Amino acid sequence: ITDLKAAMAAKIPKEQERLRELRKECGPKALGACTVEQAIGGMRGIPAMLWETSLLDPEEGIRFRGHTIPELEEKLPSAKEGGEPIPEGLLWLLMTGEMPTVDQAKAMPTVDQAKAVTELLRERSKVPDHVFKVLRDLHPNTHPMTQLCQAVLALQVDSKFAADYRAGIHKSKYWEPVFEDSINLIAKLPTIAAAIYRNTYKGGELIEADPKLDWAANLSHMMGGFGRVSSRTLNKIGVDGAANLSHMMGYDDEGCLEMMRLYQTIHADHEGGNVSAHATHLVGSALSDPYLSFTAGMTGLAGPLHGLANQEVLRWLNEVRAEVGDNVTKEQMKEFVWATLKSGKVVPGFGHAVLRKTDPRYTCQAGFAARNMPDYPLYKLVALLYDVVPDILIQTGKVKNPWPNVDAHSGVLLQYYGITEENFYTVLFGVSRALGVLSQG
Ligand code: CMX
Repeated sequence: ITDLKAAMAAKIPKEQERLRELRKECGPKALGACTVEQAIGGMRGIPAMLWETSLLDPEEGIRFRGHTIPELEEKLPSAKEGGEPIPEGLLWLLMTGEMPTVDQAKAMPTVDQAKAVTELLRERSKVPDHVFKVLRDLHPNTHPMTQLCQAVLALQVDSKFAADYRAGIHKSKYWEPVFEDSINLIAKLPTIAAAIYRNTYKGGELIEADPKLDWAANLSHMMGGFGRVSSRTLNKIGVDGAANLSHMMGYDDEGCLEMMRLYQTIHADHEGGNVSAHATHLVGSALSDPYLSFTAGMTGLAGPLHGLANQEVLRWLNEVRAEVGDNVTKEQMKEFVWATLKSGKVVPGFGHAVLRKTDPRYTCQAGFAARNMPDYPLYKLVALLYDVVPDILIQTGKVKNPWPNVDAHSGVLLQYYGITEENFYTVLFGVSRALGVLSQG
């Protein structure tokens, strides 16, 4: 079976029954106590939400339907052999709870579930003109995350759930229009994100999707890909010309496409307690449709202590470079970190409300950087931060987790491939987060 909705339809009645049973058998049981500090701290550490798509272990990090990040890198299908995982495979896993079947040999495409998701999303990717108009009419200084929220709200006019609810749909069938809205929204997000990028930074000229590319690679392409280079051209350019290659191809560079696939996979879900997931879930519980609920999540992701931290990390690194140049010593870096703390600011990209070790999403991106950009100065700078920051945060005596989180590394990968506009980074995070929070819906 490669039809995602049919796979869901086969599971949903059993899941509904499982939930009824759970309630009946365990309903009155207590999950734990709640302290005053936890209440003040915004429910930190209180097991108070059902979240099935992923589980966050403080020591081990995130597991998506039971699979760690390294396992996902190994098991999820990829666009090229041995390459990075594609988010379509993750979406199948998150929604159905099962690893998608793959057809890496390309012999039987009809059994390739991840590929079927790619096609499903492609079919529904067309964004109505009125959404582009909304984006064009916004104040030019509107932050890309605010633009994302406005565009998603503009799409809400087509909500199937809202229409079916008005028509009196039975509650046991809610999942169907929620599924339709979720897939429609996920399918359109790359085009919307690319339009925001092109409008804000590239004069507004949009780039058409490439029907041969997968979901995440198309996002990269529509942001500014200038075409993939044939092997004949590659041979002509030869090794000496390789440095110019990325420049010529823009974000169609193979490395950039792979980076985007990985990026979109690992940012998808982080259990239900974080602000974007919780907000989406909370608003959804009022039976607000997926467009409204996801927008609530995105307004939360736009906060500097959550998703906007990836933008803040880049700003902060650029301040370091402006002050001391690229060849920063350990001592200079220490001084800079202390100065940040003394001025009453946080060190962005470090710390976490739940994690107590280095975020495996950080480690995974560091691995990608080591493989693809080992000599890149910004990568070295981030590696230096890893050496310096945790010790200092420990010395403050109050930071519970001194280790880096996902946002400490993502900007470096984007910068390397020429996506230098850090104000846009959280939009890329948001596109990925849709996979997780809408699957849980
Ligand atoms: N730099 C400076 N101080 C920090 C810190 C950091 N990176 N991380 C925590 N602290 C401080 C807190 O501000 C708090 O100080 P006060 O008691 O004066 O208020 C104290 O240490 C205790 O905080 P905590 O219990 O360790 O952490 P919280 O659960 O309160 O906050 C988080 C978690 C992520 C908001 C925090 O670590 C932080 O602000 N980090 C920097 C921003 C960041 O990288 N956010 C992205 C997180 C990942 C994501 O959601 O995308």
